[in-house]
Amino acid sequence: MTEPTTAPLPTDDPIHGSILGNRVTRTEDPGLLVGANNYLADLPLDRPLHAVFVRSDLAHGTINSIDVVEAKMMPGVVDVWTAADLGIAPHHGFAKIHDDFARPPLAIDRVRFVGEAIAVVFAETQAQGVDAVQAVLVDIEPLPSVTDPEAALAEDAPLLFPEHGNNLAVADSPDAALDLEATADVVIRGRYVNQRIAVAPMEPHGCAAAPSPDGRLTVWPSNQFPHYVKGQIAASLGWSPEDLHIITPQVGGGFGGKAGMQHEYGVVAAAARRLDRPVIWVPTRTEDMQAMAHSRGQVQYAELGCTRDGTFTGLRVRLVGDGGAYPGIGAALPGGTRRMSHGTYDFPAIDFDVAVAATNTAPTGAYRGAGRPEATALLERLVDHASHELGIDPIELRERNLLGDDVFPFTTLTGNVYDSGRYRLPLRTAADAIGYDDLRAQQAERRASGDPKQLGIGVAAYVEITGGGGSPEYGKVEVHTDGSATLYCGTLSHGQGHQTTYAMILSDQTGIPIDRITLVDGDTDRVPQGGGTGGSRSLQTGGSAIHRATEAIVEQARALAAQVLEADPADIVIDRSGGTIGVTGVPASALSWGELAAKSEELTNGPLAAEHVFKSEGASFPFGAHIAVAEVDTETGQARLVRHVAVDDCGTVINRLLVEGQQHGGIASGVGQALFEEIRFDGDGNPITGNFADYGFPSAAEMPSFETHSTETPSPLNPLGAKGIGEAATIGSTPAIQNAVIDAVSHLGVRHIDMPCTSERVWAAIQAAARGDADPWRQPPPVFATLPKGLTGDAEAAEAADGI
Ligand code: MCN
Repeated sequence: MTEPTTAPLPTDDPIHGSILGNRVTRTEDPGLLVGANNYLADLPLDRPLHAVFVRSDLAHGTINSIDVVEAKMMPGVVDVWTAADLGIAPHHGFAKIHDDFARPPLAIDRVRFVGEAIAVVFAETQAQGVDAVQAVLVDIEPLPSVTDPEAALAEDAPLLFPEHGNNLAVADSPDAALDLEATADVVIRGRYVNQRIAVAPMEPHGCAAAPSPDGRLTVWPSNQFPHYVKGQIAASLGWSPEDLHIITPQVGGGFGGKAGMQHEYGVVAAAARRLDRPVIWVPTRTEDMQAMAHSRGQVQYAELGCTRDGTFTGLRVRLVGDGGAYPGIGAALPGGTRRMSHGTYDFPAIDFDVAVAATNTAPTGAYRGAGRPEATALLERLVDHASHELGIDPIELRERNLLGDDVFPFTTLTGNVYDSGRYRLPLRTAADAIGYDDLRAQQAERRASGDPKQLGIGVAAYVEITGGGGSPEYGKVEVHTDGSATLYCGTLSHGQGHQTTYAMILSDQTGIPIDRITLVDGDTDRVPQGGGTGGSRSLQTGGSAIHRATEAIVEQARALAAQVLEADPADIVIDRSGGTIGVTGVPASALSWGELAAKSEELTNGPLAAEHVFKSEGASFPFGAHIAVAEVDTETGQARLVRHVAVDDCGTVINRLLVEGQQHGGIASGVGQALFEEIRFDGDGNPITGNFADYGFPSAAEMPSFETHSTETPSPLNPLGAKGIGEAATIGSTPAIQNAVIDAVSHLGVRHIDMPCTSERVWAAIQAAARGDADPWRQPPPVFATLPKGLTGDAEAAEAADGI
C-alpha cells in the first residue's frame, strides 16, 4: 500500500460541531471504582435463603433415583426440591428451536450434560447449601454420550432425544446447490473449526427474588434483558407478567451470555413465592463455566471460487453447528452466520448449508458477535488462503473484490440490506496506520535471514449486523426543578457507559450539564418497555429514542417559555452553552431549565417530560478492517501478538472515548479466541476447562497496546447516524490475529491453523507442512447430502439471533 489514506469525517453531518463525538469521561464510573454499586451478591436482602444446585457429573444418563432425605436434615437446610417438587414444565428459556428440545429446570428422568441441574437445596447460608448438596444421593445409569457435533450427526450416534429421531436440531439449506468448479479457475478449500469458547463475564450469572409488600414478586437477575426476562419467567411459571417486578442489579459484564432467561431463574422465583422468603442464587465460577451457555462451536467446510486474477466467483459452505444439550438460541446462531456470509465482497453466488446438532455439552448461546464472528472468520481465512495460493497480496486481493461505495443500500444474496458502507476506506486507513509496506519488507528480511522468529501480517475486512431483530426502544426525558434531569431507557447498561452517552445527547440540545443527568434503566416498573442490551443495539435504538424525546422536550420548553415570557415561539432560542431558554436578543430574560420545570408544574400540573418509542426501519451494518502483526517462534510454535491496528466504522461516533473502550475490549476478546481460549471435554463428556486456571483466559500481559481508529459513515436509519460498536472489534480482530499467525509460517507451507493458535498447534502445523501435509481440506460430513431444503428451526429464534 503506497497511497496515503485518511479517514475524513462527513462534512454534511450536523452532529459534529457539537459535544457529540467528544471524549467525555464516564459519569457512571465513581460508584464502580469505589465499589459502591450493588452487584447481585451485594443486594441488601432480608435473611435470604441460598439456592445451591445439585448438578450432574455425568454427560448422559437416565436418572434411577434421587434421595434427598439426608440432605433435608442437614443444618440450615430449609428444603430440597427435585423436579417433582418444583412442578415447572420443561420450557425453552430464551428461544425455541424445536418443541422436542424443551428443557426441565431440574432434570426429569434423564441428564444430558455435565452441569445440568438435578435438584436444588435452599439453606440459610451458602456454605450450608454446599454441604447439603453433597448429601443428595443421585443414582444415574450412564448412557453413551457425544460431545462432537459432527459425530452427533452420524447415523449411529447416541441420541439425546430419542423421540426426535436424530440429533439434528436445525437444518438450513435455502439455496440451490452451486457448481463452483464451473466458474472458477481455482477453488480454495478449508475445514475451519471455530472453537467453543466460554463467555466468562467477570461476575457470574445468577439471580435473587423476594416477595414484595404489594403481593408481587421482585426478581433481580444479573441479565441484559430485563423486560424480556419478565415475560419469559412469567410464561415459564404460568403467572401474569404483572405479578413480577424485574430489577437488574449492577451487572458485572454480560457479553451475550446474560441474554434471555436462565432456567434457574424460574426455580428461584418459584421458591421465593412458595417459601415466602427472599432467595438468592450466586453460582461459583466452575458452575458458571459448566452451565452458562458456551458459544461459537462451528465446523466450517468452506470453499471459495476464484479466477486466476483473483476475482471471486462464488462461495460454498457446509456448516456444522453445536447446539449443546438443549438446542435453543445457540442453535439459531449458525443461521446468522449464513446471513452474514456475503461479507464485504461482491459475490455472484453463495451456497450455504447449515446443520446444527444436539450434543451432550452445555447448551450454546450468544457471545460477543453471536454468529457474525464465525462468518467473518471463514471468509477472511478463505481470502488469506487464496492470497497465498494465487500469489496476490492480501490487501490487493480484498480490494479487487470489495463492494464499491456506490452500491448502498445493498441487498445481499443472503437477504440482508446493508444500510451504508465504504469498505475500502478502513482497509486503506489500517494499512497506512500500520505501515504495511514496511512490515512486508521486514517480513521478507526475516524470511531471507532464516530468523527463527518470523513475522506475520494478518488482515481482515468485515461487515456485521447491529440493532437487528427489529425491537423498538423506549426513551424518556424528565427535567426537574433543580435543573437536573433523569433519562429513562429500555436498554440496560452493564459496562457500556449508556448514562454518559445518553446524557451527551440530551445535553447537546439543551445545555443541561452532563453530570446533572442520570439514567434509569433495568427496572420494569420505572421503564414501561424495553428491548434490553445485546446485538450492539443500544445507542442506535435507545440513543435515538432519547434523541427524539429530547427534541420533543425542547419543543415543549419553547412553547412554555413563549407563554411565560409572552413572546412568539419563533423568537425563543436555546442557549446550549449557558443552559437557558429565552427570547432572542434579550438574554437577561432567559429562564433556566429548572425554572422552566417549575413553571411546567405550576402551569400544566405536570413535570417537564417527554417520551418516545423509536423503531428503526432496519438493522445497521458497521464495518471495518483490522491488521495484526504476530511474531511466531518457529522452533517452539509460540505466537505473540506484537501490534494490532483496528479501523472500525460504527457510523457517527457519539463518544469517542467509549467507542475506543469498546474497540479495546473487543480486540481483547479476539486475542482470547485467536490465541488462547477453548472449552474442551474429555472422551466421556467431562469439561476439562472448568475454571480460570484450566481455561486459557488472556490477561493484559498477553496483549500489546492496541492502535484504534474510526472512520465515520453515518447510517441513514436513525437520527444519530449511529451504528453499533460493542462487538465490531471482536469480529475484525479474531481472524486478523489468526491470519497473522498463519502468515508468519506460510512460507514454510502452512495454509491453516485452527484457533486457538497455541504453541502446540502452530508447531504441529509447521511439522505437518514439512511433511507436505498442510492441506486443511476434508470432505463435509455425509449429512449434507440428505439435509431437507428450506429452513427448519423456529422463525422467532432466527429473529432473536439477529438481535443479540
Ligand atoms: N457508542 C458511541 N457511538 C457509536 C456507537 C456506540 O458512542 N456510534 C457508545 C454507546 O453509547 C455505548 C457504547 O459505545 O456507550 C456501546 O454501544 P453499542 O454499540 O450501542 O452497544 P450496546 O451498548 O448495545 O452494548 C452491547 C454490546 C454487546 S452486544 C456485547 S456482547 C458487549 C459489548 O456491548 N458486552 C459488553 N460491550 C461490552 N462492554 C462491557 N463493559 N461489558 C459487556 O458485557
